[in-house]
Amino acid sequence: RGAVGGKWPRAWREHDLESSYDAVIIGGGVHGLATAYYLARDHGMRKVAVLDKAYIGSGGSGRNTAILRSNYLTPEGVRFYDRSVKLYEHLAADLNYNVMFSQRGHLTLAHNDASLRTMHWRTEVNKLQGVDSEVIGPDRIKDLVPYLDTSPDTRYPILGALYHPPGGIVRHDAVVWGYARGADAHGVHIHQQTEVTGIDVSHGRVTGVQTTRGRIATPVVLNATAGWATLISDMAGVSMPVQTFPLQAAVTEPVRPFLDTVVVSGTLHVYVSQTDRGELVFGASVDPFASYSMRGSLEFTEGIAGHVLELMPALHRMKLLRQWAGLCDMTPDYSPIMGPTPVEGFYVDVGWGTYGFKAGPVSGEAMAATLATGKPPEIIAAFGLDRFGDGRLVGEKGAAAVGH
Ligand code: PYC
Repeated sequence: RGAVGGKWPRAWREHDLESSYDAVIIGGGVHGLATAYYLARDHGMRKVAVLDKAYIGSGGSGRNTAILRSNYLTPEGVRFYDRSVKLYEHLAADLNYNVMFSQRGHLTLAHNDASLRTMHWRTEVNKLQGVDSEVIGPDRIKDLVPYLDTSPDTRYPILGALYHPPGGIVRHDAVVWGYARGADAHGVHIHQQTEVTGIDVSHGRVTGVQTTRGRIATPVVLNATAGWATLISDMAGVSMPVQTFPLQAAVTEPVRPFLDTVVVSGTLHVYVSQTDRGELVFGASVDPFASYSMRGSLEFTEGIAGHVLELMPALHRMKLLRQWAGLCDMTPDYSPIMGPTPVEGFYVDVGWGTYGFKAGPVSGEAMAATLATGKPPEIIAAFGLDRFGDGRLVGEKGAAAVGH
């Protein structure tokens, strides 16, 4: 759909809130919108509402650092995120929307023997799942990223890296808008500025959702929020083993392209990539205390600047343009919580820690199948809420930006 008479058509429509829907999805981020899109497209379920208390993509989907990769450590995680990378590879064509996925390669640096060992471990798990990863040494790292200081006499010398060629970055809001437009075209109603204030449960089953615009009767509710995962689940009487922490990020002024891989250092708690606009995007680890704050802090700026300069001293004259924080709902095992809950009809797609954005497409596909059939597909079977009671945790030490 292009501009007609110089005016761009609206990508998704506004609707009156109907008094009932077949399914209500809480959270208009990439997970909620992707679920709605696949529900309508693949399962023919079109009387679906997506609710967001602000505007779509205003939560974690607009606050991440847009990194895509599948080089995790657990076989369950690698398979899951690899399916997401595969869906991202075709997303622009599927949605007819340029999401600017740039598979420029992803490097996780190792500064000590213990990390190098973990990189070898991840490589082997990745290869067994058919995912392209290898451990490379400082010379190849320097070829890929000439601006990195790979000399042996730095405070944290680079001993090697896990190199993952399929990884890269994407334009995050294009993903949100593309899914929104696709869902709208299949008949889904997207309701922005519509805050959920309560979830009605009767005899152990969901019956409706209370919102600031009125009540909706529905037999199926999905909590696809990040930052508010526990608060929304509490409304249905389901408690989640989740704690919420801010994660801060920042971008610099734009400069000519010089960095065409994603560089991550777990030891230095930093990751860096360059967007197509030329800005450098920096992110840190989650803040060390639980909070719902979405503001940046001076400590973060000082810390990140120091760490980036340890890796790339040549950047010392660059200026930061802006900084922000996103909310990370952390679970005890660094894996998400997806599937049914003890309340019939109430499903969750939460606990997205620092890994949610990249999982949007696969989560949407899998949650759509779960909502349509009532049964989670194999690809998310390991991530059910019941694993905490049963002691079947999926310890995902390939998660980034968390202090393991
Ligand atoms: O999983 O690659 C990642 C990531 C980077 C920043 C936060 N998560």
